[in-house]
Amino acid sequence: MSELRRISKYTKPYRKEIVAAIILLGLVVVADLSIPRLIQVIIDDGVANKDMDKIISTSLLMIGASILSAVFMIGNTVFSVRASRKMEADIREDLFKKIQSFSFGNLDDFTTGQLLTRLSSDLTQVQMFFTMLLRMFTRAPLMFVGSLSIMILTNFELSRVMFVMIPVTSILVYMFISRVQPFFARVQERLEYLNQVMQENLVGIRVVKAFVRRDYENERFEDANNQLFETQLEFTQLLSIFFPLTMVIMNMATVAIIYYGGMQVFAGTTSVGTIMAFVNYVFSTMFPVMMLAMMAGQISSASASAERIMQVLDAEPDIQDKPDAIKLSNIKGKVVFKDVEFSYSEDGGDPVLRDLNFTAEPGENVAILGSTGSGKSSLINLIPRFYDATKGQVTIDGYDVRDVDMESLRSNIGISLQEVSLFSGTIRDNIRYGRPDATQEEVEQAAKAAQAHDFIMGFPNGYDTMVGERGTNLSGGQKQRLAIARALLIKPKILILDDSTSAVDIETEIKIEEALEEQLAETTRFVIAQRISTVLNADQILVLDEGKIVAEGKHTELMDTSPIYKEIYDSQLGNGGAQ
Ligand code: DUT
Ligand code: MG
Repeated sequence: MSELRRISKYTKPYRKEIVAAIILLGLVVVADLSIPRLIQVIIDDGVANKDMDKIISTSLLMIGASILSAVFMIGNTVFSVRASRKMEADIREDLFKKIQSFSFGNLDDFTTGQLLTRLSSDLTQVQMFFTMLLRMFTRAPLMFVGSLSIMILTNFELSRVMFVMIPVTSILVYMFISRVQPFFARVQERLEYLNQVMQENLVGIRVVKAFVRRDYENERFEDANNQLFETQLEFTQLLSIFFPLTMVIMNMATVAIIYYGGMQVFAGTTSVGTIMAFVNYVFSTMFPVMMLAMMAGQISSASASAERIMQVLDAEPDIQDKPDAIKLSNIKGKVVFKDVEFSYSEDGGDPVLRDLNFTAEPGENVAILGSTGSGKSSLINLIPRFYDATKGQVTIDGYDVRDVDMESLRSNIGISLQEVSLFSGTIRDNIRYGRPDATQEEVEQAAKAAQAHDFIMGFPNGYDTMVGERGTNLSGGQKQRLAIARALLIKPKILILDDSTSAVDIETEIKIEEALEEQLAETTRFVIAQRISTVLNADQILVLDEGKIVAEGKHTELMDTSPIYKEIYDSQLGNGGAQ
């Protein structure tokens, strides 16, 4: 509930629409409540006195009232849908912007499936709730109070039937609500889980096929699907008991009214028309009570959804610019790690990097070597501030990266991440992702340096070739070279290549290296490599092991001083080496 109240701040800009919707709804209720009264007039004044004119004129009034009610209702729908849809769009925009502002650490906290569910079905729940609120929630109490007061005022004795009826139905509604409440939250939870399973499966469908895990995945999906289905079924079953039961009670009340009312008619204390009107008012009093049961469901499912949406909106990006952040411009590219320790967990436990100290001078070519899981990617993630060091500091040209404006920092860093992501669009658009205004010459120059130009020109459409979703029409090595070209195009002062040539043959790799050496002589380069052949010419080689630098220096130095390095060298290039 409280989360619904918080999310309702999004209704603020649409006050006017909301007020209009509520006023129109009030008019609907007035028109609706007048109809039983008009029936009463037709019967008591028209039929009883055989007064045809009265019958016709009142019937026309009745038709007028119902047309008015329909018109008001349409007006109400227009305003309430407009307000709640606009509000939905506003929340969606805020959610999207929020997710964009997330750091890598924030993104680790949510799965893609969770975020998608919150952006779609949770938001729909909240939107539906506000539409319902504006169309039904206000109408129900008005109807209830209105028809009950009319009943009490016109015939108090007869209205006493309601004093039995309301408590009985209320108990029923209460029982229903308390049973049904937990279901709604569970439905959304299960939907979220289902989406997660589905999303993982879609992303990894090739792996699923490769490992012949179709049956297993089908089962996992079926399981999630069934869980959702069963929850929904249980709820529907409860509904299917509840509504007929309330109908029985309502019909019993009608019988009671006709019985007591009939006796009153015989005694001459009331009219047939009043009884007719009363039967109608029984429905319009009880209908809102029944609606209450439905609303309770809506409220709990919407508040469960609102809570999940607010979780995303409340999440603070854990990496933010300081208010007085320094804008970097024209940097030289000196990178220093000083006593850096880093852990993925928030409490700083189990550090994956420890006691890191090194200096990369401007224009230096730094190679990072180490077995898988030794912390190479974690190390380079600290330079563009994807994560913050847990202890110590990372500085660029003497500025602590935590003190500088992130945008200015990152626009100086060209990076090709270990996992290449391309966007749907042309090859050209992908290469100039970081600099959309780059000219064709610049794009080609970057592509040539990345040894991508030739294969791009090999496609019939060249740079206009569409890249499929996740780069499906490209080979692994081709994708990597596009990613390198993309990083080069921004003419960075610091270039980071995380295992970016792992799927490229050695010959091409050497050409890329030569081109970088030539074109980016002033750029500080960090190159993570598995192959020792890649690092032979580096100005500085850092050998990482379990998050620590165990050796550093040039190739020739390391061959003499570091047994680990020599071991790697021998296994790859030395006598008896594989290559
Ligand atoms: N790790 C996490 N969370 C992450 C990423 C990594 O806990 O989001 C852990 C896994 C590993 C350590 O950090 O124990 C270092 O991982 P990193 O990815 O830095 O290793 P790498 O040297 O880049 O390995 P690879 O050569 O496989 O890319
Ligand atoms: Mg890595």
